[in-house]
Amino acid sequence: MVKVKEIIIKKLKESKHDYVSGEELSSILGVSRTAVWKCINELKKEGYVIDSSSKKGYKLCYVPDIINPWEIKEGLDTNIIGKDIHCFFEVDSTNNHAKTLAQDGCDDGTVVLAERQTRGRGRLGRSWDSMDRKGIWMSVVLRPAVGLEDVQIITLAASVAVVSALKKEMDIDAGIKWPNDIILGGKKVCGILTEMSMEMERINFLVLGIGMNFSHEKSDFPEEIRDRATSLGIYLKEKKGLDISEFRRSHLVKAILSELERVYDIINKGKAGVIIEEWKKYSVTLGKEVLIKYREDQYTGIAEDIDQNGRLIVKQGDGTVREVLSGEVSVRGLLGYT
Ligand code: BTX
Repeated sequence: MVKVKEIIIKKLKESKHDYVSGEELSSILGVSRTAVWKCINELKKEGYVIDSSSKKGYKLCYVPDIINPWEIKEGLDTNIIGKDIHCFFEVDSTNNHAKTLAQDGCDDGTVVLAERQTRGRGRLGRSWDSMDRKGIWMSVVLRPAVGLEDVQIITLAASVAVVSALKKEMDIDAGIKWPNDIILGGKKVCGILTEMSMEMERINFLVLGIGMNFSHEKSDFPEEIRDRATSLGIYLKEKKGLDISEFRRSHLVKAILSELERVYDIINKGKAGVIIEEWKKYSVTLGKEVLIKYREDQYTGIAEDIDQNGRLIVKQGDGTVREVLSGEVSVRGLLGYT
């Protein structure tokens, strides 16, 4: 059924302003005209506006902001990332689904997307608010040809890919808070969760989960995160007077997948240094005062640099230099740390 709908939309798009007869569609697809009609009705329910005329056939009038494999694959210029795309209306967590696919041996670069998550996950057991049709809730399975020491670089690379896609697709200048929160106007617009499966000290696969707030209004966020969360829509309206309905989630997904492939290629070629330099360009952490919390340990300092393994280098007031690989990092002036 999915394939039939994909072919119908493709054909209607090719015909632009002309009608395509039910007879032509049924002969292309090798199904009855009733089956075509049923698919057209389903597409209408999904939000496509299709004019039906008993004499002339069908004409596509409007494509909704919908997440489905064919809208994302149309014009996608990648060889690995997004060759296989699975879209759902609802899942518990796209990372969970991607993990199952990975365990079953799916290809490198397989993508899972959902219109809503019932149990979207953040890091360290936290939850991720994943409202119906308001965001991009996506996971990508990676099988990188690198060692364990480069996992952190992949996480950093993912945030570089997201920020450069935002710039290319929507002309939005976002920043990265170490290691991989995407910040817009001082608030979190996107979070990235990297999960890993190991076998005999080797990476078996990684699941890169990306949660991007797209068209939320402020009131859409739960009260407890309202002051720290933002969406592309809120930002565009406030800063540029633009309406988010001028943009499509599927276009941004495409741009993110394309940028992911670019950074993935760099990593697989062993050029982590290139990623580090790109990451630094977008950093909203370096040069700032930071508060580090790791288990029982808590200290402040200045975030001076990141090293070749992606560790944050923090210089404390007494001159002690510490390397941070994990833990909670708050940056003064961002997300409620004053
Ligand atoms: P994190 O642990 O850095 O952020 C989680 C924290 O962020 C929460 O405790 C809450 O304070 C806040 N928060 C929750 N939801 C949102 C939101 N929508 N926008 C802004 N702030 C929020 C970051 O974890 C990693 C998130 C990854 C989410 C993706 S979505 C696709 C994939 N599937 C899945 O289950 N997780 C990933």
